[in-house]
Amino acid sequence: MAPANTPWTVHGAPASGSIAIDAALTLLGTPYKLIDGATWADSAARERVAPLNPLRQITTVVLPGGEAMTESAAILIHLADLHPEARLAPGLADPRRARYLRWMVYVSSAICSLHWIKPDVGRIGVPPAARDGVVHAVHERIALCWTHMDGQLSPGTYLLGDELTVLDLYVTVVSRFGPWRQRFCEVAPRMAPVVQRVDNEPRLQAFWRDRFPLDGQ
Ligand SMILES: N[C@@H](CCC(=O)N[C@@H](CS)C(=O)NCC(=O)O)C(=O)O
Repeated sequence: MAPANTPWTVHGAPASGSIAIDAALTLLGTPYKLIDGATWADSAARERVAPLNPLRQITTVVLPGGEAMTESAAILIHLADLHPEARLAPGLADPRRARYLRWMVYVSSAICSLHWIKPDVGRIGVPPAARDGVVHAVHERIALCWTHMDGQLSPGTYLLGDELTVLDLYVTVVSRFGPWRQRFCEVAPRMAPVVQRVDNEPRLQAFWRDRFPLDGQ
């Protein structure tokens, strides 16, 4: 095991789910080692994370102390809990805690898991010729999931109220994936101003530019 003061290692990639973890570490000012590799397109990147994550996916992190951790939502929750002073999540006794956990897991399970199908529709037993139809159906389902979430949250300045949390970072990143930000804003009009606020967060301007520019969508 590595000593407990070893910095976090993040296996991630630009324009991927790992960017939410990158963003949280950036806001926290926590030094970390970044190892980039687009696992969905690059077999070398997949093999690099394989010893840590048998699914060969990012986000995969190595925690100070040496333990590997996967699942972007869980990593964000853990990170916020480790730094309560940064107020990046409602605490255990906060009445918003249940809502926070609900939507963190929802974004991962209802939305992110659908993206996994798109690089290779054969993953769900569909021939390559059917790809366009499958991707269209996936995007429709993602749009519907955003609409349901939008209908059940009452955002303030941020999704859970007046303070920016890791849920805002996570939704801002995932709303940049297909079916793309414009569609997100159409189907989730109450969350749209929040993600735009997070896009414009002064502490993240250089970060967004380097790691996940919105231009070109
Ligand atoms: N449940 C995982 C999903 C991770 C995931 O789907 N990662 C994608 C990139 S964003 C990946 O590595 N795909 C490559 C593959 O599955 O082969 C999480 O939320 O971290």
